[in-house]
Amino acid sequence: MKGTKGREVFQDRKTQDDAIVLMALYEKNVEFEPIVLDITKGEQYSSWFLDINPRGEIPVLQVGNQIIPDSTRILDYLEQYLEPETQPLMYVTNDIKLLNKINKFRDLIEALPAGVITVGSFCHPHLCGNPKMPFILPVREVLKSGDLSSSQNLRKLAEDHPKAKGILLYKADIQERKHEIVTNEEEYLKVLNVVDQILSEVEDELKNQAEDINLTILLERLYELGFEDRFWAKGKRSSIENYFSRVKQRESFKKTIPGLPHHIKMIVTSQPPTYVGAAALASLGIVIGGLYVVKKIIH
Ligand SMILES: N[C@@H](CCC(=O)N[C@@H](CS)C(=O)NCC(=O)O)C(=O)O
Repeated sequence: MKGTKGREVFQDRKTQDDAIVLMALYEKNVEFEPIVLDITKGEQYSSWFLDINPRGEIPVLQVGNQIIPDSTRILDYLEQYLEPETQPLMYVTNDIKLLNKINKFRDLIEALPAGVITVGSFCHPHLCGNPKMPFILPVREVLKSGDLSSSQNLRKLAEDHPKAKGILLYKADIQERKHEIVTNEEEYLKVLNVVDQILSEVEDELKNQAEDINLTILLERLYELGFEDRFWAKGKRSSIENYFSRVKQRESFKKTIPGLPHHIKMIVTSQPPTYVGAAALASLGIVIGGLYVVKKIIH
């Protein structure tokens, strides 16, 4: 492993975007300093962090004076600039046609609204199977009530943080739209149908193509929410089923996905009174992109 100073990754370890970046760093064997922000306590809106990312979002990679927000940009940066000689990330190939296809899938997967999928599964539990850690009862309740109060909290935060007022009010509007979708079963089913459509395409594609970090982390989230039977298990989509079993064996995956002690600590510390960023935990940031793709595919 290369010894490197001055590479900080601001993250929380509970979110899908963080997991994508962590897995990429582990895949490439890049040494980094993790700086943990508890987004359930609104630490992403601390004045010092808003100077780093005025959107108040993690993950962010800092290399010296350079600041790279957004998981996709971080992955691209890792690949192209930071460690171009190290082992390429899983989805990289020299075949341009295949690369374009892979990038198309990456965009589709990335645009899926992870927050909507997550919180919606708590509102309509009959649509999924057995949820796993960390999405067990107390966490579900905290996330659900956090989702309810999130836009109000964001509006309050906007008053307290003049520097981030515009973006926080914008996020509050998005959060309200998101809340309408997660609480309406018909709307939520449309989102699940989009996941289904994308996984059908992935299933065909996986027969002749390699792994992808975004796909891996999406499957892990769906699994934790109890959606495996709906989407791939028991022979429903055998390429995805095999892919997921295979990718789970990777060291990078094992290091990325938190174990039981981490989940327990999170459950103990994430109590409702301090819980500012519940919706954020479920990844508010990608809601807009997700809605766009949902619209494009449904209509
Ligand atoms: N497109 C960005 C999304 C970043 C994002 O939405 N981060 C969430 C956690 S997954 C966040 O920091 N939310 C805090 C907030 O919005 O208050 C990425 O892929 O990194």
